[in-house]
Amino acid sequence: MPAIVDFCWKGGNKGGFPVRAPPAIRKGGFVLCYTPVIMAYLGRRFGLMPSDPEAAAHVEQVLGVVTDAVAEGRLAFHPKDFFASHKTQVDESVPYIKQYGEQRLPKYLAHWEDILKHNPEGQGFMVGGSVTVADLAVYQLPELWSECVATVQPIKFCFKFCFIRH
Ligand SMILES: N[C@@H](CCC(=O)N[C@@H](CS)C(=O)NCC(=O)O)C(=O)O
Repeated sequence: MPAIVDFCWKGGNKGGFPVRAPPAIRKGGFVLCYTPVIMAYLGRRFGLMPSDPEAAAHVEQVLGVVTDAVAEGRLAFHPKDFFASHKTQVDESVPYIKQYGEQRLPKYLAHWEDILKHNPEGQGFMVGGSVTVADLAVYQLPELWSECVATVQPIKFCFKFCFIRH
């Protein structure tokens, strides 16, 4: 973490395209920040983004909504002071994290399930007939949430099962 802080805010990004905040990636002189944009870029680089523009736009829609879900989760972890560390508001955050897990998270999960059901190519992929960064973005969320939201455990196992099948 000190390395990324130095890179982003203490002059470490010499000559690279300016970044606002972590996460950020660098490849030679190429620098990029902003999670959904990084995911879309890596998807294109590693064959995890459809070549069809409309399908790619749907993948980017999923990446944007995942980013929203993470940002809302962050709200729950910082209910007293959005800009202060979670460590300064652990007790206050307990009911908000519970509310997020019980009321808000299921809506996102239902939305992603709807996308899976809607995919005419089926087979458990979010968009098209093969794995894309949309699948990876949604897949990593229960992994993250299970650290703090106990209700997510069964969903995590579902995702794991789905991926093992593929
Ligand atoms: N929406 C941005 C959020 C970036 C962000 O808030 N990063 C955090 C660390 S995970 C940060 O550095 N916050 C301090 C700041 O924004 O000044 C993204 O997804 O990349």
